[in-house]
Formats: sequence, C-alpha cells, structure tokens
Amino acid sequence: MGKLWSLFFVFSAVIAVALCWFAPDWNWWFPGDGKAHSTLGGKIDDLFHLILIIVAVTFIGTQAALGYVLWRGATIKPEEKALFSHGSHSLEVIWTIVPSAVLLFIALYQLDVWAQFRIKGAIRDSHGKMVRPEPVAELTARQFEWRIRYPAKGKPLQPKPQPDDIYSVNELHIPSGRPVEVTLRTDDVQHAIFIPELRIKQDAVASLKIPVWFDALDNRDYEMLCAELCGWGHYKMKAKVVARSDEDFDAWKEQASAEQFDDGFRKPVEAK
Ligand SMILES: [Cu+2]
Repeated sequence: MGKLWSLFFVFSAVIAVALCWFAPDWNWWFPGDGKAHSTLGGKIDDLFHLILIIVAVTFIGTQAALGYVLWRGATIKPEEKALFSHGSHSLEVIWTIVPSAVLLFIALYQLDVWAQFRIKGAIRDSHGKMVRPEPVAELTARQFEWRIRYPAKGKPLQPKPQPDDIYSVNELHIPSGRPVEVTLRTDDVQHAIFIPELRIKQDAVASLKIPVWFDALDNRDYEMLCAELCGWGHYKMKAKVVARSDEDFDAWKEQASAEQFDDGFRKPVEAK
C-alpha cells in the first residue's frame, strides 16, 4: 500500500506537468482564442508563464521528495532502525533563503509591467514608445449595467457631463491600436471591469474616479464583464468593448450623436 501511495504522488506530478505542457495547445489557459490582444496583456502572460515554471519546478521537486520518502518507508526492512533527527540548521537556512530569493526576483522582475499597469507616465504603445493614454470615455457601473459617456467628436473628455456628450449602454467604443484611458466610476455598490482578452481587471469603488488604460490591438469586439458579485443581477453586466480604427470610431460617434439628438422632426423639403 505504501508503494502505491509513493507512485501515486510521483505520477500525479507527472500528469500535472503533462497537462500544463499541452494546455496552451488545447486553449485551456487563457480566455478567448488564448492570445492577449493588448500590448501589456502579452507581458502579463509572460509573467504568468514564468511563475508557472517556478511553481512547476517546485511542485516536481516536492512531489519527488514525497514519493522518495514514502517509497523508502514502504520498503524499509523490519530490522533496519529508524533514524531520528532534530532538524538540520543548514537545511532550514537553505529553504528559507531560496524561496525568499525567488520571491524577491519575481518582485523585481515584474516592476516594469506593474509600472505600465499602474503609473500613467510609464505606459508604452505596441512599438515600445512612451505615450500618454488618450481619455476616451467615462464608464459608470451601476446595478446592473455599464453607462458610458463620450465627448462629442473632436472634443476632449470633460470631468463633468457636457450638453453634446454621447452616451451608450453596455457597449464601450474605443479606437484600436493605441492606449486609451477610461475613467471608471460606480453609482452604487462595488463593481469591477473585466476585459479578459485584454487582461484588464479593475474594481470600481464608490466615490472614486479610477483611470484605467489599455490598448486593443485588433479591430473587433471583446467581451467585457463585471468581476465583482454586485447583486442579484450581476450576470446581466455582460457587455462588450467595440474596438475600431480611428475612422470607424469617428463615424460611430457621428452616427450615435445624430441618433441621440434626433428630435424626430424631418427637415422641411426645400422648395425648388
Ligand atoms: Cu457589477
């Protein structure tokens, strides 16, 4: 029975590593098509892979040690004496220093990505050039929808609503290919914006205006969700990000503005 457990723990590690190895081919790791569609998203995925490798090596090591100890215990001869130990000082030092060094390495290694995610002055575009993200919209979460306010075409976003602002619900329109900034607010409880394919997640906290920036590399729609259980209708907060070229984004603004301010009266037909 002891041998069986030994083999079980060793093979569980082998199976786990094999699954991790094939998971990207089966598209198990990441949402959507498995690819990050933002510049920073690719770097976040790289960090994920790095941490996964460190965890995998540690897991294999501990499972192998566990398997060895169990095997040794199962095959020990009755006349062999058990070895009693009061611990090893050097071993304690080693297994304190090694994890600390690994954690310190991860902390330092991820600083650049963290800065780009959190510090506005550190963000870079897909060519590695430092850029300021362009404020495009104010995104207000409420039970249970996303309300979005955009400035009129050609105007900058103002902190307060303007008479010619454009509004949409559950559809965040952005220009693609360059970093944009969205001001995140909530009207009621805590919500969280989650755009899995762009690797963006940020809480919306009452009374705070939180800037969130990202770039969408492709002209397409991306799923946008609420990642905070915000009430009975939480599931209704499924929305989408509509990323389009500058021309299409401007064209959408023109159309949305015309529809919003249409008073229903047709212009009189000019007399010939
Ligand atoms: Cu919500």
